[in-house]
Amino acid sequence: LSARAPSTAKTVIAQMFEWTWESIAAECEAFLGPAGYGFVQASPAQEHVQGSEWWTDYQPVSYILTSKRGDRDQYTDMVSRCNAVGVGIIADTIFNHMTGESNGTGVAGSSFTQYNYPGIYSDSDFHSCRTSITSWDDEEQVWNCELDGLADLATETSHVQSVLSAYANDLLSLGVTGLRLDAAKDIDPANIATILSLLDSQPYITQEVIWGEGQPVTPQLYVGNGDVQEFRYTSALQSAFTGGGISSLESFNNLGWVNGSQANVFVTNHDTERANSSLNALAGSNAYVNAMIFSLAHPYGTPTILSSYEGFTDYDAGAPNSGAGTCSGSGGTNGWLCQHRWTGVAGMVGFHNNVGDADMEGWIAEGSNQIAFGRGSLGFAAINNADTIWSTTFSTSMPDGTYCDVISGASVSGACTGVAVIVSGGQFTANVQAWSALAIHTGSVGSVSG
Ligand code: LAG
Repeated sequence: LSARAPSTAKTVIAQMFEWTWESIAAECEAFLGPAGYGFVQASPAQEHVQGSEWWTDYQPVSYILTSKRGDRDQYTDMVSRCNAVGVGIIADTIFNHMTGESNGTGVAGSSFTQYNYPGIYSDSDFHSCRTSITSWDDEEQVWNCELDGLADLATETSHVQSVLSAYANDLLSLGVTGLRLDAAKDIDPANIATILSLLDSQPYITQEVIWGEGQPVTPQLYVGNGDVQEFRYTSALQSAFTGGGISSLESFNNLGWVNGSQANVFVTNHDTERANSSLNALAGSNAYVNAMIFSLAHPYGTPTILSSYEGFTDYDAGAPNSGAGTCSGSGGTNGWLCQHRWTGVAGMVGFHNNVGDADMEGWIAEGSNQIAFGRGSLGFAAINNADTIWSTTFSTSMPDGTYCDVISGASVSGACTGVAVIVSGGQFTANVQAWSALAIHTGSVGSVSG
């Protein structure tokens, strides 16, 4: 995490997409905290347009903290209960725009017409370009015209800056730890800097800036404000894990991407899982799971794990179960996927926390789809994205001992519920199953069960 982040050894973010505040609070206590997640990115909190589609959240009507996900009291309760178990809340904030809808009443009862939100904004608070962005090669348009017809806030004005910073300060006063800046790419980074300078404390910042070939508005322009979401990572993992070959993924340092210390990375988010611009839960050959394991094993970036719901193939479909997220054991129920609980994913959160910022060492690739590497002497991961078992002897600087593979199980009361790996003299022999992985770390020791 960037300099703005609170100091913590736990940096993995779970994006609890469309979960209600009450269900997030319960999941912090039941699973996210104990598993070692550092943060939850929650859906937008502010009043938005009505409708059953999930994306109503992204059309703000006011900054009253009432949304389909819950009200202000429930939001406050979520923040304090998650904080209490070591999980900070990252609020998804929409600084770029208000509604695309031309008029209506928001979910908290505020009426509006587009460009006129009584008591908050009037016509002159919006950019004069009242048409959608058509060319991403034109910086002027990207910053000053409309994203998908959404009323584009004049973020260079002191009124808009003071309204947005007051909204963010309200969230911070409730104990929020970080902000995801939605559509940051569509805001001049200098305006974001001014808004952030008006905040009462320094939250973790992650900015959504989707890189596009040859475009003038680049992720690099935003690093002065905080972390930036590096979508080239998302694309690279999609192509590598679906045939391109994962042996290409050793380093992301000399590709012109944002530095790993300022990159927020993910296998998928709520937009890309719907758009097929990333892997998603429907990917074959366990590629989705293996890619998440990779993102938690590799040192580049601060990883986010999306936790979403079935039925995302229907682009508009809102959350199941009225938004109340439910999981059981290592999976989801009632249409929720609960990726954050999947055994290998949760196990790798422990791995990620245990290895910290230890360097990658001893990278090996066997063909183009079998890779392995250590993280100092604290952990070692092997990923097999091929259809044959990978049986070999690996070299590691981990100390002699018996370790529980965190992909097939865990260490429970000193015994491995899955595979046990014996490291001796800097080596171990293991079978990495087809389309699977194996990962051990010094925080997961055990004995052979049985
Ligand atoms: C984001 N990042 O920059 C969010 O990650 C993304 O989910 C948001 O779009 C987008 N910015 C605006 O905040 C989502 C949906 C859009 C939806 C929009 C506003 O992906 O599909 O647009 O939220 O609700 C919808 C309709 C559009 C229409 C627009 C305006 O789908 O067809 O033009 O509303 O009425």
